[in-house]
Amino acid sequence: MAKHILNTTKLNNSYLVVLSAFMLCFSCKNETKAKVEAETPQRPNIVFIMSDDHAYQAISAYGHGLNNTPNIDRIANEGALFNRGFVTNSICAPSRAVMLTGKHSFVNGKVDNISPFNWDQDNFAKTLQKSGYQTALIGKIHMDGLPQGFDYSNVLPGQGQYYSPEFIENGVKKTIPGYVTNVTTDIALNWLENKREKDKPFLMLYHQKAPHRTWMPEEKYLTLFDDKTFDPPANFFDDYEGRPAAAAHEMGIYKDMDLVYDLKMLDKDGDIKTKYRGMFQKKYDRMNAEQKAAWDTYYDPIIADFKAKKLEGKELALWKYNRYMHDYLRTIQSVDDGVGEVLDYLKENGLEENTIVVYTSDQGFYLGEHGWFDKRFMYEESFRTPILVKYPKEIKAGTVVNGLVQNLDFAPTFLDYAGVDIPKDIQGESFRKLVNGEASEWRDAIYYTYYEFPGEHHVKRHYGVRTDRYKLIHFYYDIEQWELYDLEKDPSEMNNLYNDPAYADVKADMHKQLENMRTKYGDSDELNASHLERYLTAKHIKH
Ligand code: SGN
Ligand code: CA
Repeated sequence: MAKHILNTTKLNNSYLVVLSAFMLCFSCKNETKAKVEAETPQRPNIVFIMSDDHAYQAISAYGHGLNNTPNIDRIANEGALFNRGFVTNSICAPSRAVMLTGKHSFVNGKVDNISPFNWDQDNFAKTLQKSGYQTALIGKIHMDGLPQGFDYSNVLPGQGQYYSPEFIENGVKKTIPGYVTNVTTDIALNWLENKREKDKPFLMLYHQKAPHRTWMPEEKYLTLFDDKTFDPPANFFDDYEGRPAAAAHEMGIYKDMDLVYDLKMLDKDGDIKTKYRGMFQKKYDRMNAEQKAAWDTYYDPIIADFKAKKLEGKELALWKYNRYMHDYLRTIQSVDDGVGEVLDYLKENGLEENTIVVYTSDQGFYLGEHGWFDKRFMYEESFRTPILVKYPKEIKAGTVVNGLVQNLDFAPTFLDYAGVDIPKDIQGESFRKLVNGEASEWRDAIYYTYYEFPGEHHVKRHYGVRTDRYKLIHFYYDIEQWELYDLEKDPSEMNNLYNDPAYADVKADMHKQLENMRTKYGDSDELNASHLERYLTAKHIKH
């Protein structure tokens, strides 16, 4: 409008008066706006990406050479890579409860996948929402009840399904055709584009189901890695000497993986009869005709070849390992694509500078270390989790963080970045200064608890402490076992030093550290006994 008036040749005096008043008002308004922005800096948006069971070994930024995840890597290249990111309890729903509340499992009450989560308690999304953020939760959350703290939720019920997944949108269930990872990404992009209130800062939790068991790839990635044979980790044939709790596991690639359910040997003749064949058939049946055709074209020749070879022993173990790796890594490729689409969206819409993007997993995962898949143990591969964070306004590209960080720290960190007071009862710490290299001190030990036993995969109840160099673990309930590791000399945790006289001082010091942790966070044997009693009396637990 102003441009049009200026181009008019027949300007009269009254026009000029109006025009100058308008210009004056326009510039003073602009000045006020700039002043307000300078005084109250624009609060950052937060995109919190979490996948399920994504091992740090399977993110190329961590340098293990298994696969390429260019989009996830972008977060570290443009921001920070955390080398010592850990969880407090290596299992799905408890990990998410810790992430939301900033409190250990024995404080927030969600100690295992079975116990209920109390949504009435505080969580950081509620705090951000109250402070003016628009909030959304999309994808896997694995906790019953309508999520609280979110203006919009569109979540998978329980574990969710890879094909034709059901989603619960603001409490209403629907089945959506397609592949779960892509559907989740589409919901996230749709929220950003159409549901976001553009004048508010936002928090979006974008949480993928993949690469969770049963590792069903998207059609377009069925042949990825076909030309690649993976060598298993050096301790793939672990004998668990000196580690009876580890020996009692039921998560062995060779021993426990189901040929059909896990490894897709669903032969049309039905010769391969396994315990979980029927369960996998149901997952296969969720695919449409086109998807099934692509699936059969790929797997039928592998099934025929497998039947012809009649593998046994070591050969069978290595075959299973490769079958597992191929499908597991394929599901990650679709996760990486989704991350790329979300990052591109932020960039193309001018949101890149002022948005914090985090990529993490609900825990780590075994890719053949100790011969395993799954997680739960306090050993490194499942205790550790990938953490990559970018925030161009504040974090220098290419930052590497070596401090001991836990998923306990996400809630206070986000509140810190948003300029909101961190509630006193939050147990984690903001890693904002640590990332910027400004922390004058940082913790030197972290605490871990695990409860889901008796249960699937047979990982016994335990708790422990880890410092930069050592780890002390106590397995209890139906076993009384202590383990001590020197991670510098034995990063694969094969050599339990608990009874080694050369480590007597280290052992005494680690016991002290453990007691300090339990006192600091408020954990005790009495609490363990009460969690156990509640677990054993839960109706559906078989023992
Ligand atoms: C399911 C899986 C287990 C897995 C748990 C917990 N079995 O029960 O292998 O350990 O989830 O995973 S499955 O037959 O259903 O695939 S978690 O990530 O949700 O904690
Ligand atoms: Ca998980």
